[in-house]
Amino acid sequence: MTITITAFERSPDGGKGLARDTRVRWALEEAGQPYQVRLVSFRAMKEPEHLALHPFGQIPTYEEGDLALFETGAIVFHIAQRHAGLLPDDANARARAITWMFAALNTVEPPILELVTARILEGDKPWYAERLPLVEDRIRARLGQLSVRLGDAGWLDGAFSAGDLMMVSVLLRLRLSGILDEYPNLAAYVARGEARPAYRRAFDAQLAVNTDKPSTG
Ligand code: GTB
Repeated sequence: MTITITAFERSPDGGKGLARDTRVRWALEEAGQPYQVRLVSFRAMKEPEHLALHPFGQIPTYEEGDLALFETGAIVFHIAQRHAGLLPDDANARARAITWMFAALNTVEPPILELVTARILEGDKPWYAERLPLVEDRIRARLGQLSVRLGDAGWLDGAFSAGDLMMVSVLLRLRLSGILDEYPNLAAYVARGEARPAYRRAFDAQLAVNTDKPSTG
């Protein structure tokens, strides 16, 4: 059955891979599943046709036969449940990998999103300079804990899993801030994720959309 996802017609990041369709593309590439992409403009996202798929008028969405999903975490989880390559067979190891997916989205990403929001929406406020270090320190608190847990392991819990896919995707959003480099094992972890052939194909495909260059993937 054909899988169709949605992505920005033009991503505001110009193809740096930070929009969340990259996470879904990466999961599909890891699972070896071909997919089509429907590109949507900001305006189209708020129109009834797209709102029927995504109640909050965002990307990405996922369609497969009569199944339509939204929320990146749910989409990646669905892909990981249906196809080999993203979740271990052992029930306990699988539960732990799923735990890492939730940890990435619910515990590590929120302070990172706070920083993104502060930079984009609050940069002109008089209290911005005073608040910024507080926001950055909340990220450091989480990264410090994650760094201790990862130690010198390659991935968070044995073999690469959807938990790593989500955690690497979340940490990637910090690259420009420089904070990631304060934790060399986390920076190396992200680089390991980015070096995976499936990630490269996903990245190249979204880049091609945003630069009009043919995809190399
Ligand atoms: N919780 C949802 C999920 O995980 O799927 C959040 C989805 C979401 O935030 N979608 C964003 C969107 O559609 C795109 S990914 N925004 C348009 C809107 O809300 O009107 C977030 C994103 C956007 C842009 C960049 N960037 O330019 O760097 C990075 C990430």
